Amino acid sequence: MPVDETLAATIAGWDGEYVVSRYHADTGVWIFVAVHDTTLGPAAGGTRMKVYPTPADGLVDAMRLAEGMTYKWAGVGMDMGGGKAVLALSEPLDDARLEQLLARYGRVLESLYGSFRTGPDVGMGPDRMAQVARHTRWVVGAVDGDAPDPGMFTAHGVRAGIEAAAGVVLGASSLAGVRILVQGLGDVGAPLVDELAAAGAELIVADIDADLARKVAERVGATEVDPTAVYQTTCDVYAPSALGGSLNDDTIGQLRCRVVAGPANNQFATTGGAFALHTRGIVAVPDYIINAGGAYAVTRMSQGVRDGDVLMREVGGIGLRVAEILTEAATDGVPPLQAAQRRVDRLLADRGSPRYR
Ligand code: PPY
Repeated sequence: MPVDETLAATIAGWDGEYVVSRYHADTGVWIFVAVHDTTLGPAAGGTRMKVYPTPADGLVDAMRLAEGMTYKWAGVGMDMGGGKAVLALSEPLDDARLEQLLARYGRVLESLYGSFRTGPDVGMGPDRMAQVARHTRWVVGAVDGDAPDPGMFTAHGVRAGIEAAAGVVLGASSLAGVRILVQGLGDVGAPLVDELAAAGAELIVADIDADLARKVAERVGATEVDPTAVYQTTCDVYAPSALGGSLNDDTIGQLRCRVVAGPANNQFATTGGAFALHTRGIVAVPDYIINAGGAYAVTRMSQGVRDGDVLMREVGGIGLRVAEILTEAATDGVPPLQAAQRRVDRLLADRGSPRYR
């Protein structure tokens, strides 16, 4: 989606349902809540907070991510709609102003009476989400102002998905000895590396924070690779675990892996990328299927399921979905993203007419 100078034109060009916009004058921050599709239920999705070149860039990010959530909820079989919020900063905020902003954001959520529910995303860890939860009931899975950390659940689902993909594509019966490159060692990348190490994978790790990369590499006995060398590094599975867009015109031709499977949202910079990768014979597991574990788990928590073992077992079901999608894609000779999309489109068409647009 091209970034337009004006917010109005950006919204007019979107196929989602609506956008709530608030300008927080005290901090100069734009709050955007993008609701893409509520066919399956009330909209839910994480809140991303970061510095954007213009408010319109933040809005476009919210829209793209909200659409991803529509597919994520449908793909994982949850009766929720697709939405996402962005707090678009023009510069970093100090703690006092951040607190003001998060309080205001909580009140904005409260004013929406549950038509949008939220959780953590980039720039909004569980601690900051807990600050928001002091002002609203609509932080998913929060109890008494304490917000859950979905990272380990997302990581667990990704592990299950990588295992399934290694089975279907590489014929591997376990991850023992499978070479996996994890790019990004944050809230999801770090627990993912731990799970993969425990499963016997041969790990390569990269992060723009060199100290963090060294620490994690030492902890699990992984090889470190410079962030600039990620795309030329030979491996079985490349796991994008940082920001989206890493599969683009520059990188797709360079990749030396058999499988792409990782937690980052919106991994393809353009829709054509999925076909380009498919043409190269590389199997990409759709991001919104493999990374749904955290969203799934916190929603189950909000439904009263609090037992960690039960949640982990349910999230492990993502492996089965990945195997089904990859098998269907291979049978039909289409990119897995297309096979996943068809399943979602079928579900939405069965369940919703008309969409509330
Ligand atoms: C995502 O998976 O991208 C999310 O936004 C996660 C999420 C969704 C809903 C509530 C909390 C977290």
